[in-house]
Amino acid sequence: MANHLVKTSKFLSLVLRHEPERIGITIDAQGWTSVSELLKACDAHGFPLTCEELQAVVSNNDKKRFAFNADGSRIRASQGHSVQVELDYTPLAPPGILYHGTAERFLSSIRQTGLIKGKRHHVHLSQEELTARAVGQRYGKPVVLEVKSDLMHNDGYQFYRSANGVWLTEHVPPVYLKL
Ligand code: HQG
Repeated sequence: MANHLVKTSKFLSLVLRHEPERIGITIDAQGWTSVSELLKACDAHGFPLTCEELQAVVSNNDKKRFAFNADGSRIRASQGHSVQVELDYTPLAPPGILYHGTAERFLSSIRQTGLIKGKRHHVHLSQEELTARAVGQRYGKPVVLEVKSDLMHNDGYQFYRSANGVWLTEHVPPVYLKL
């Protein structure tokens, strides 16, 4: 993504996932906010953005982090929130194996408690090993863990897939991890 798009994507992640109050907007229970109010608020807080630029960020974003509603009047982040939202995900049967990228230094803790969601609403899993590796790299020497998602699903754990293809679940106990 070009530099300006990356900056805008980071700014939108901040206000649509974590701190809407920072620019005086509110997001509803499903994570949506009005596009026109968002643009006004961005402008008023030193981050001017045109409608075309917003559309470019939504459609060119490397991870499709944001989505418009059907008529394009509202926008939300597709996952990754720390503010309270219910993204109306439908439970879905996962593929046999999913991957989680983490850093080596977290392994001893993960061995004890499994994967926990921390500040996010879910544990994030990827269908591709390479994607998981890139996720893990953000925190240190990357390690990719295999999650036995089919076994978890058979045991009654629920899985969801966000609009941008990230697999989500509440918690992965250590017994379902191949370290
Ligand atoms: C680790 C990005 C110690 C976990 C990415 C991770 C992803 C534990 C870190 C999305 C642990 C949390 C999410 C335990 C888990 N003990 N550490 N028991 N259980 N951890 O950023 O999964 O750019 O909240 O392994 O691409 O890294 O935001 O989660 O290292 O899709 O769109 O605790 O964020 O997408 O870190 O990344 P994060 P994540 P965006």
